[in-house]
Amino acid sequence: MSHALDVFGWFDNEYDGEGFRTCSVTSFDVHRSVENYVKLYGVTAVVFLLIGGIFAFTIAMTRWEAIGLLEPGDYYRHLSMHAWSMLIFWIIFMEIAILYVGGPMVLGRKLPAKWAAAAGYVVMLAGSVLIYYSIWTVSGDPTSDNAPLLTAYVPLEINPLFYVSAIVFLIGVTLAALPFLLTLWDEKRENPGKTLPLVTFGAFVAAIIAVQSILGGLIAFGGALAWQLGYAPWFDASIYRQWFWIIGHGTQQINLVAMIVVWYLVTHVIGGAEVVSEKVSRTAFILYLFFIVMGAAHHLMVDPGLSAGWRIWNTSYAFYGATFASLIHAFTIPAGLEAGRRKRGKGGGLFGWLTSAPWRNPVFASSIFAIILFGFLGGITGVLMGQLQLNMSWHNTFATVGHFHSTVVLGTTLTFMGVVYFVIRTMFMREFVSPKLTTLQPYLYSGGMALTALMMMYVGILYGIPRRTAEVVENIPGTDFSIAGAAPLFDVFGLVAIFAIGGGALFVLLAVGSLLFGDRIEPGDGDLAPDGGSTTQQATDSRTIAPRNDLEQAEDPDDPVHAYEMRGTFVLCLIFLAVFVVAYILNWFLLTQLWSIGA
Ligand code: HEM
Ligand SMILES: [Cu+2]
Repeated sequence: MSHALDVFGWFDNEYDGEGFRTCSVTSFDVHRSVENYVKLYGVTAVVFLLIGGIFAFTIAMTRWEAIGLLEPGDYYRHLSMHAWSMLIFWIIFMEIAILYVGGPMVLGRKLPAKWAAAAGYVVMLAGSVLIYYSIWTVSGDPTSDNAPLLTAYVPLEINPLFYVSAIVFLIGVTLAALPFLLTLWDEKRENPGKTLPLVTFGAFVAAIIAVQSILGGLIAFGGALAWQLGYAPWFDASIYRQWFWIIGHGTQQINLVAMIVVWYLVTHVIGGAEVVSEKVSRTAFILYLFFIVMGAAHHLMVDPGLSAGWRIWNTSYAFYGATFASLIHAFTIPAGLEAGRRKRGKGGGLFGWLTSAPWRNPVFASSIFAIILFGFLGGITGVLMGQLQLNMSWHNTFATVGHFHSTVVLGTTLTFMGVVYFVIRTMFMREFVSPKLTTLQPYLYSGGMALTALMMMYVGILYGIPRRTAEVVENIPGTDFSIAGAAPLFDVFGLVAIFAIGGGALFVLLAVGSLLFGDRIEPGDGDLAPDGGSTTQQATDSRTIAPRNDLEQAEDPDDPVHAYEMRGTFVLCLIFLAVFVVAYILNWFLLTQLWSIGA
């Protein structure tokens, strides 16, 4: 039965008397309440991705100074719109959907406290609109009304409405996360002896980091608001920065954990991966809990108020606890894919398990490209620039922007695009409007975006091009310092950025197009192959190789998955290590070139 407001038929799946149905791809027992909210948050996220993409175009075309689309004053407004739409709204609306998948859907439960999911949605949306309003109506008067960008550092004079809206948004997120936490509470009370599935466990770790982040955000934004309104006499600039980065860095780690959870799920459901060692993977998630918040200090590496010891300890020593955790996942996820596929007779040679994988499936391809590109481009550069000395050559340059587009775009956004495709097929039950283009889209987007990020890093490291400025190539305003040598590289940057934006636009077209015009898939015939014909076989075995609703169902004790070879993964790890070492040496070499002591 479909609701009167449901004009597109987006919410009209068939359920049994209790409101459940069994998904033919994942075998999850899906309750109507969970599915409907996943759809609602997911579709809303895509709208924000579209808005953010429009501003990606305007700012990229401004940084390409040969085009010089916007005036410097407008640039900040557009940059703020881009950053909030993408990093906050697109990603966090998706993350709420992922929490509902990782919790109630994986556990086969109803969504508890539906009112909180609904209220959270409305409050998050209201917060988003208010943030847009306060960004867009900025007058640019430096004494009262500056563009907030993401960071909104005190003592910049920023419209208090901005801080109010950010707090409203945070309250919305807290409400929206409540049904997930209640699900775990109920599950543990009803089944006290049962461990949570790995995916749910990971999602729970993300939720704990979210609580820490939200607290940091309330202190930073709440304090700044109190100061702006005159209730607090002062808010120390470096203390604000510390609190701000608890949320600024913390939210990135939520993205990281949410994305890793999706990787475990997608490689399992679509690629036939197994978890080789539950203990190892769970330990890695727990390491994040202990070490990840300290990483916030890597944003303060050039701040004068903090001692060198404090900075080094929090970033270069203790924080490696979190890096170590990521390296563990970087091994266990491909190893699980390799061993799982070998166990199912899909191995062959060193890399047969990889070459025979369902590469035409856009959900799978998005996740795998994300794993590779996030690791090689985002991960390695993150460790490099997180080191006190090397930070000197990265800090606030365009290379930093290249680093975080490798993490939040090549990693998170790409992964989440795959999640949207997955939701379209398995929850909206729609065929893709163009299976061919859908297969191609992850290739186009990840290729274009990888080049864009590399160009950002290249101009940043080799020319010291700063971030967050509209004009630098001609000269830095107020100086006669010219970086005109970088102009040809910006031509390359501009072109690859357009290419990447095209790949992103294609995603939005395919997603919205399929939701509006895609044929309905009848229950039972929901294979995940993008183009029925040639890959149906592959999709069928992806379905039959993972017909379970619990990632850690007891396996056959005589045929344990860890007994299968993982030598392909081992070789990949050695390649990764080699690239890491080369990048490390290269960065130190470049640092030594900055100035010659005693010359
Ligand atoms: C094709 C896609 C994209 C292109 C071409 C693009 C391009 C850019 C450019 C040129 C900047 C300005 C850098 C500066 O002047 O400092 C920027 C900033 C930024 N972008 Fe993107 N971007 C894209 C997608 C994304 C996505 C998907 C996300 C997040 C999920 C994202 C997050 C950000 C953030 C957080 C900033 C920094 C804003 C600040 O400094 O406060 N971008 N982007
Ligand atoms: Cu950080």
